Amino acid sequence: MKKYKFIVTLLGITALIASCGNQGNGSSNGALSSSAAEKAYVAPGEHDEFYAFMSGGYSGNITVYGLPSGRMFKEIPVFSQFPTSGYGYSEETKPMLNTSFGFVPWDDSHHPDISQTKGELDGRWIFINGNNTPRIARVSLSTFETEEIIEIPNSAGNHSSSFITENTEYVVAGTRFSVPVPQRDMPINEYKGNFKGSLSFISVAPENGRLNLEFQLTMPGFNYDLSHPGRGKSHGWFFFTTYNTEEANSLMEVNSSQNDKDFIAAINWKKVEEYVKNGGGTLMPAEYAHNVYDEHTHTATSTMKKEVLTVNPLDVPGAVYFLPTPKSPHGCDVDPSGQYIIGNGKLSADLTVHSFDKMIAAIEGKKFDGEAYGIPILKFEDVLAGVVKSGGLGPLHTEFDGKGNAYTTFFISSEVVKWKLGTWEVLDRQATFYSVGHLMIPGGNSAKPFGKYVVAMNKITKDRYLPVGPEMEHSAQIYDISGDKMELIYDFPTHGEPHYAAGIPADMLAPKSKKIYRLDENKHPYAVLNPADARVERDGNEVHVYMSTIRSHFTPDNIEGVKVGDKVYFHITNHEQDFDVPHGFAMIGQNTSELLVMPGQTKTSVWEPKKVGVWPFYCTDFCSALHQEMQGYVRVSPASSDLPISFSLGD
Ligand code: K7E
Ligand code: CUA
Repeated sequence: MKKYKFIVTLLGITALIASCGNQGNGSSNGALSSSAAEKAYVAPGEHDEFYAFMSGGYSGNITVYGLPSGRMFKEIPVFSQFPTSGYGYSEETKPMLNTSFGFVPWDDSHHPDISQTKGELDGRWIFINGNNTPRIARVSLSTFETEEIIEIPNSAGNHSSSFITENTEYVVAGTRFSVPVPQRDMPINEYKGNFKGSLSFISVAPENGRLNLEFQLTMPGFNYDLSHPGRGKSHGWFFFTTYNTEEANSLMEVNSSQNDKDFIAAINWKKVEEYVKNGGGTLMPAEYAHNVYDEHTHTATSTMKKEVLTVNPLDVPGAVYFLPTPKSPHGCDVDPSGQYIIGNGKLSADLTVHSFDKMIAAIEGKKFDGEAYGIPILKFEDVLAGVVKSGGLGPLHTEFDGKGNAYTTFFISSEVVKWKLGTWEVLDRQATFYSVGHLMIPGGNSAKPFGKYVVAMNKITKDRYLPVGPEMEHSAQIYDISGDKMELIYDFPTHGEPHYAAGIPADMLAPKSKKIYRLDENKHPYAVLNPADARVERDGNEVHVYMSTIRSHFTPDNIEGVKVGDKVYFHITNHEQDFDVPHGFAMIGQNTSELLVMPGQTKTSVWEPKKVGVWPFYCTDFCSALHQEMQGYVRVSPASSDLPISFSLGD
């Protein structure tokens, strides 16, 4: 009976989605009253109330938007080369994308998380995961630049990442795919019992944010999908959803959906930390890159690390438990008080809410329901706080407004459902357009959410905008949640594929946003701090051009004595000390991107001239009325030439 109803509902909703695609916006146009339009309207010259940082998914980057306007301010390059700024193309930033697999100029980024102090957003940094070649990045929220990337060994599909603990003690990175640990040549069908899932705890230095992989818990070979920190009373714990507790290795859509319940893994990381501090754990050979960008030398360095401390959960009694959770849970969310842990069973209609207090009581009472690989399984009924019977389908992720309400996305039924913590009653539901993944309330993953807006990030766009060929940018919707009912106020396209996002009040970031790099603090080894020091030097086949820029010329702008076969390094220092006056640099035939050099910054571009001639370069950024005059020439002579290096400006 129940099953029959499920199928009917599913069919009905499929029909609904299909019809949405054909008949236009349906009710949503009418829903936008003029008062809704005013709520999203930010007048010209006015500023937004919130920053929203959206993961770029397969763009590998982060995009920065304003709320409620939905205006995009910036794309921050993180894991992907970005010709717009030269990130990953300049000599200084190439090391940021170094890994144990070599240079990997792309990743798939899903979950940004802003640093916290005492469970509240503090606006120092934002972290984000690279899924594909497992990495965690730290981005400065003063320069809005990527400052550090650390690779995660023994991980694959770094998805239950990058979530931080309540004082940013750790950024946590769980593996989605279990793999042989250490990696080795073995038959795939011997997965079961042999593959392992690593949960990595990376410490964050409070002074400067420096990352260090402190330890990895070597867990059973399940898929660790998502995670969230405990907070308040549950601070010291971390929760991870799992699926594929069947440990299937093929046709996963069927074989990993067999068990009625998978688990939420509850990790007492403070216990593990203590164990490690007392000398516990096993050092294992590993190879992973640690890349750090220095704001004063404007240069990144990459170091290859050689070992990692692994911890067998069985060696730390009382540190790891499994909470049975129905139907391949995806999202794993913890409410602002730290009491409720919500598992969103993506193949179910209901939400399972676990109670932290009940979990502790069950652990103390040793009420176990067997074990998995020696890890105690708690009894479902003993940890269950409640079930939200929403009537929606395909629950994925939950956020909180700080007023006792939770908001859960339903992918299949394309809606956001608002419900009450503690009574589990559904209070409201609103359609999304279409097939929503994550949602975001600024501070929604902290002890203090700013519950004014929720942004739904959708997977499918269809008819929401003018068509632009087969692929559309994804769509997002902003709802005003200040009243009892959610009100759709705006619709806007997003870039790449935003999964999660993180929002923060504008007044926490805007005043400390960096305007220029001070020239007198520039410690780049190839900087020219005075135009009189601009020069060109030959060192064997290498030519180093120490160049400066100011509106509207390069110093020097005529260079001779370069030969075919040389490797020419243009080290360009921007002498502007005004906010928002970068200069660009581009050289004809160069096998790389342009550079965009910020005021006070030095960046380096390499050119290997292949043809004899006189070749121009120019500034790519329209920097003044005489921007078009900002250009120069390099004379390239045959390899056999003995023309000496010379350079000039205005001669
Ligand atoms: Cu649900 Cu990668 Cu968080 Cu996408 S994940 S939606
Ligand atoms: Cu400098 Cu255009």
